[in-house]
Amino acid sequence: MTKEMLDLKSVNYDRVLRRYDIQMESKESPEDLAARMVPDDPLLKRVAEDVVFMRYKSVNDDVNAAMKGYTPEDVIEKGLIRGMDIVGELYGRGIYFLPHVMVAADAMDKGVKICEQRIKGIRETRGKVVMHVAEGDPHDIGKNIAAVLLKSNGFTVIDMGRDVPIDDVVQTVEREKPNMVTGTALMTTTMSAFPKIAEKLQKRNINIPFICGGGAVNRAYVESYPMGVFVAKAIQGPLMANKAMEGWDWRKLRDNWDKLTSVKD
Ligand code: B12
Repeated sequence: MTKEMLDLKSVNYDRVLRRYDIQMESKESPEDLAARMVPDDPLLKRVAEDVVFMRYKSVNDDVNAAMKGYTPEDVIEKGLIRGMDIVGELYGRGIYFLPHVMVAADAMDKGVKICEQRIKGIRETRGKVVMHVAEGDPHDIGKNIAAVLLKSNGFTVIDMGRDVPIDDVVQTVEREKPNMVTGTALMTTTMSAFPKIAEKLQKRNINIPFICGGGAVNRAYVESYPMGVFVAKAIQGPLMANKAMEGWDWRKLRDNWDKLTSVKD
């Protein structure tokens, strides 16, 4: 190997790190985009920016500072999730790459854990929920947030994690007898697990609401199989779970979906 070959100064990293699957839409920098999309409030702004700029070290202090003025649920929804939305936008535009997204997701996860410690769950459990991310899918941020909110509303959560095989979900539901089961899918290649789970549960005479969310699915898709009830936001989890505890079945949840989800979050 010659000395020139090891001279990293001659490497053009702009070319090495270029993504070829995306056409750059604009020359807007992460800073420009963040300035347009972050919340106005300075406390929430810092939290959102910690996620966008992957400031893993300052998340802790900034989340704690924000919780002096806001509830942990608000810090998650209006600070951390807003930051991740911006990261998604930057990724979609080809400005951020997967490594950025992974570090930002870690920063977000750290922030959610701090909020979770602060959220006081009601001691007595109000019901049981089995949660999972679809087989083949690693995207668990939304599911983790929904789990925190369900726990903080007094529900016992059996969190099966991500990339969960269809039969494991079915067996866990059979064994644990929850009041509600949830699924998250962010990839078009993984969302087809949901109708398969629903079919297997129905064959075992299990008819509980199957709450499905994640960027890959929409209401029409989720309502195309039995038991499916669509959710667009994590905050809708406790809403659905409370109704399930009142005895609403999946058909009633679907029929009243517009009214239920129009509640301000
Ligand atoms: C973060 C991220 C990652 C991270 C995931 C880290 C983690 N631990 O989750 C990493 C870097 C690992 C990753 C990897 C990949 N990713 Co990715 N990723 C994203 C990104 C940027 C953000 C997703 C996210 O977390 N959003 C924020 C959360 C909060 O949103 P959410 O999960 O939808 O949850 C909200 C609601 O849906 C709802 N919700 C969700 N679940 C539930 C459950 C209940 C009960 C309730 C009530 C509510 C609820 O509540 C939340 C908000 O309130 C998206 C782009 C985007 N803009 O969405 C791509 C994206 C999802 N990824 C994508 C892809 C393709 C991949 C890879 C295959 C890339 C690759 N070529 O390797 C790999 C996966 C490889 C593999 N199979 O293992 C594609 C999927 C395309 C598709 N439609 O199929 C996307 C859309 C990017 C794109 N535009 O191409 N990714």
